[in-house]
Amino acid sequence: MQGLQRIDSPGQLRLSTGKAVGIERLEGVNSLPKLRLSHPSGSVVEVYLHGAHVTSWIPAGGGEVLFRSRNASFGGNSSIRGGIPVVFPQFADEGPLPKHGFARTQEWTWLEGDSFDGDTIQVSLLLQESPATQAIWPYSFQTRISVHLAEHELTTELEVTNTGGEDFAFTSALHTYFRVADVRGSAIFGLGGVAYRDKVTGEQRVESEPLLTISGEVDRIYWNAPPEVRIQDVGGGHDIRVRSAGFADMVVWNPWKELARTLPDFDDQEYLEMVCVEAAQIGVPVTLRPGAAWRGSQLLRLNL
Ligand code: TA6
Repeated sequence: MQGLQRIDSPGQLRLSTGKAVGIERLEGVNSLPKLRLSHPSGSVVEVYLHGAHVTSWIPAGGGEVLFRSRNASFGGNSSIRGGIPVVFPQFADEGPLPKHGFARTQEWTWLEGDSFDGDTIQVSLLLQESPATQAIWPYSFQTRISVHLAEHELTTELEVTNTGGEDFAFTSALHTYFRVADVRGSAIFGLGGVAYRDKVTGEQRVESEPLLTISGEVDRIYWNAPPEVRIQDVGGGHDIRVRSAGFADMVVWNPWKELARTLPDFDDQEYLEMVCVEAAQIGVPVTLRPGAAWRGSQLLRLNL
């Protein structure tokens, strides 16, 4: 990066204009540690070590892209409602483990190191097996979340390595909550013709419309989804591209009115302000042999 100089603490840089950019470790809600990445262009992302959870992304020249509930709880055994919860090693309640696995409620370790890669600022967090994870999933693993911030792009990558002596299988998702001005005026393009399981009705269907609009509860797993979809937030003026790699499936979720009332960490009216579009690997679980690794990523891009 040109025009930047390293200053006192590792990972922190200062532009020749004097503006601080780079990575800061800060106290978040409930004094939980969070990392703030500031790009010279003005884009900013925040990541809590609790869950390796991205909670905010403001691209250069834009507003907040990610939804976060006003009632979100932070720390303990809960996942933060909003942002990008990391789902591993089990998607939802499709198996014997706690819903959406354990990665989203564990404390991850920040791997301090080189934070600059061409035009992006990046940070990596690590989670390995512990007595707590082995009590519910008896395997040795290493998971790494890498967050790459550019002017108008945010990439989140999950890497899973089998560090034990026996095979294991997992499902996963980057359960991304997008903020929209009014979900009734938003649309998701790119899923037309794709087969999905409707978790609300239990049916297997094929998406008949070229664009998906939301006017009721939606909870769908699109199988072998195309690598890119677009979320158009008409009222908010956002146009976001979601490009996934490694993840075969894509989930779309909005709880709508009735289900929203049952979620303690979600305000009753907030279903109008969000939609989840999630790069996911569900239909065919990933099986890793000892020493093998898998990678999946999701790139979000703001189109101005
Ligand atoms: O990804 C969609 C989904 O599996 C929905 O079924 C819904 O339950 C949502 O995740 C949120 O789950 P959570 O455990 O965070 O309340």
